[in-house]
Amino acid sequence: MSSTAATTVMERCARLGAISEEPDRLTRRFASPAMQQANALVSAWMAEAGLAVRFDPIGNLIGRYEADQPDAKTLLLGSHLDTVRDAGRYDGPLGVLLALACVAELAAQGRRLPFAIEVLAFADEEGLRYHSTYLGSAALAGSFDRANLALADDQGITMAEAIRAFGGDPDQLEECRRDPGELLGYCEVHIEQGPLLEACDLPVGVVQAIAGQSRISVGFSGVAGHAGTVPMALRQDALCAAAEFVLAVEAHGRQIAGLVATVGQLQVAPSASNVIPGLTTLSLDVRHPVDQWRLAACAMLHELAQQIATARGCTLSWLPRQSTPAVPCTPQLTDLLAQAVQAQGYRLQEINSGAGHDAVALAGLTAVAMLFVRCQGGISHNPAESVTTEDVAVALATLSTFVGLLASEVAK
Ligand code: HGY
Ligand code: MN
Ligand code: MN
Repeated sequence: MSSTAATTVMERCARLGAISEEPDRLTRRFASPAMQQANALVSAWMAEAGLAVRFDPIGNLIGRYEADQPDAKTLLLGSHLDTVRDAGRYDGPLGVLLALACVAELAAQGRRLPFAIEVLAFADEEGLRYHSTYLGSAALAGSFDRANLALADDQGITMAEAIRAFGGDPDQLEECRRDPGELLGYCEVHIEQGPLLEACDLPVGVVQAIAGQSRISVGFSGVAGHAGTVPMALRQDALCAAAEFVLAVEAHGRQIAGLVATVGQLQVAPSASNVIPGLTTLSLDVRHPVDQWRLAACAMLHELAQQIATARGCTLSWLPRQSTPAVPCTPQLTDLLAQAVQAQGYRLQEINSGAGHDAVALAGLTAVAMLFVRCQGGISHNPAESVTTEDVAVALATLSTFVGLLASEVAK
C-alpha cells in the first residue's frame, strides 16, 4: 500500500505547491484566494476518499471518517495548508495529505475502527498574514484570542474582514471549539525542518517536545532627513538603530545555549536613497526549549533595543505579538508512535522540535504526538525543501501502524 500511496502524496504535494498568490514562488496566506483553491483541491480528494467534508467558521477544512459505532471518540490527524513566503511544498501539506492517504486506505478496505478519524487542514499555522500563528488550531482548541480579529494585514484588511471574505464567520468562532471529551488525541506528521534525521540516516523520528516561541514587532522611530545636508553627528537614523539591534540579536542568540533569535522582516521608511531613514519596523522571533530562558532573552533584547534607541535619539516601539510555551508531547500517544516506528524496522530517534506546529495549540485540548520525516539538508521555509518518496512511504506505514495500535488499545 505505502509506496503507491506515497507516490500519490508526493504528486499531490506538487499540485498544491503550484497554488500560490505569487506567480514565481509559493506563498499561500491565511484566508487568501490561494487558500480557497487549495482547500477546494484537498476537499475534493477527501470526498473522493469517502470522507464527509466541512469547513468550520475560521476556515479549517475537516474531513471525517466515521467509526464502526456511533458515539465513538475521534482521533484527529493533519497539519496546515498555509505557507510562509517563497515556501517549500511539504511544510504543512505533507502532514495533511499523508493523513488523508492513511484514512483513504482504511476506506478502500472498507475498514471501520472503534473511533472516528478527522483529517484536519488548518487555516493558518505560519502567521504570515497577521503575524500571529496557530489561528485555525487555536480556534479548534478554544484558545483563539478574539483581539486578533482587529489585526490588520499589509493592505489594511482586518482578520475579521478576511474571514468573512473567505466565507467564514468571525462571530461564530466558538463553533470551532471541540469537546476534549470526544477526542482520543491529535497526531501530526511533519517534515523535520532540521538536520538530525539525515545525520542519523533515519527516515522518521518521534517528537518529544516542541520549543516555545515569542514573536515581537519592533520599531525604531528617528528623524527622516536630507542625505546630503544633515551632518553624521546630528542624525537620528532609524535604520542604523535597527541594524545595530539586528546584530545584537544575533550576538545574544550565539551566547545562550539552546536559544535561537531571528529578525526575519525589516521595513524602512520612507525608503529613498537620498533620505535618512526616519522609521524602521522589524520582526523578532525568539525560541528556546525552556520557557524561562526564552522569556529572559526577550527581556534582555527589549532592554538592549531601548539602550540603542536612546543612544541614537530614536524612540522604540515593542509590540509582543505572540508568546507560546514549550509543549511536551503526550507519552501515551508518543509511545504508540514509537512502537509504530520500530515495527517498520527502524531504531527510535527522539527529537525536540525547534519549529512550532499546530500540535502546540492542540496540546491545550487533547493528547498530542508528532512524527518527523527526514528532509534533505534539513532545509525548510525555502523552495529547496525536499523529501523522498521512500521516506514518505515509511511515514505512511508508520502512521497506519500507529492507528492500528491505537485501535487495539481502544478496543481493549
Ligand atoms: O515558525 C515556525 O516554527 C513554524 O514553521 N510556523
Ligand atoms: Mn509547518
Ligand atoms: Mn513552517
